[in-house]
Amino acid sequence: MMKPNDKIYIAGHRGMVGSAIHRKLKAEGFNNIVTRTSRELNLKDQKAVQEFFEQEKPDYVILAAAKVGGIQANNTYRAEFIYDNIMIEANVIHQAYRSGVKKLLFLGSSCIYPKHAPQPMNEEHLLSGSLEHTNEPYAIAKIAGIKLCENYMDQYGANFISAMPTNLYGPNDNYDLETSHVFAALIRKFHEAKEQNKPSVEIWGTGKPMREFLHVDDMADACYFLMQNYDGKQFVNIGTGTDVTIKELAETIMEVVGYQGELRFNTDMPDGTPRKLMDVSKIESMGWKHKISLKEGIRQTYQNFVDNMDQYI
Ligand code: GFB
Repeated sequence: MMKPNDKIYIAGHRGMVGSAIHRKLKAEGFNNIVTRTSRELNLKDQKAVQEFFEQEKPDYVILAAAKVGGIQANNTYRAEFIYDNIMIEANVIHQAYRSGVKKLLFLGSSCIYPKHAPQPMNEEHLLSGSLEHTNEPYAIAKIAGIKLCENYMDQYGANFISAMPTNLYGPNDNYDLETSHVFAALIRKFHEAKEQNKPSVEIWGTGKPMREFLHVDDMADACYFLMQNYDGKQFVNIGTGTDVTIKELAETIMEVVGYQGELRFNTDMPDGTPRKLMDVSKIESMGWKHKISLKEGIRQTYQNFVDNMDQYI
């Protein structure tokens, strides 16, 4: 069990995921959290990562650093998504092992599952079919991270666990319209359309794909729960267990934002995976469940966007 004085390294503490975990640990009374910005420590640099671990010797590691983005970013920067993520994972996981870290949590994504995995997708469905094209490089890198943890556990007895969150949203999301995920993009698009009295908002694809959305504070709560309660080799899904179509998401966000124009579907843009709903029975059977509903999460996130717009755009 992690205790408040233990030294915890959060890799990626400025991103949406890492910053939520940082907030959660601080709220739980942790006072010895180690962080580095990407400028201070380039996680793709093997030697720099080795020196960092030799110097800091953290007790626990949460690996939330990654190159991430929405469907368009994944599909455009394909080489960077596979290279950057594999390098970060290999360096951090290997040096955590070498420096005797007591436990590490690696964070992946629901896109690790095959494009046509049975729904809802449970942990057994990994590597049971082909991946979806737009995010194959990212998914391959994340699967490599899972396999690093599993095999460091097998060969070295390292307590390195993995969690796979579904699509996330919340404070510190990326609001750049080219590289963001759908949730942040739609918050921004509807807000700007309302401010500028635009007659319609463009939604990429057909609006028919289904996605599951989890507030990042719920995800951080689940990560804390797993760090304190789970030492298994198999990774664990984190989600809500329910999903909506992109059209339904758009309609709910537009209602919260108070925009009254039209939706315009741009079918020249990709839909990506038709559906990726997590089977969350494993984590729920351990005693964890999400708390923030989608509607409440949209309200909170829109307020956070409005309050911090100068930082976000
Ligand atoms: O969130 P998103 O970019 O990523 O897109 P994925 C989800 C769906 O929303 C797709 C549609 O069908 C998009 O075409 N969409 C509609 C939009 N309007 C927009 C918009 O304005 N911006 C964006 N970005 N999408 C990513 C993966 O997949 O999800 C990553 O590429 C990762 O690897 C992440 O797994 C969680 O859910 O399709």
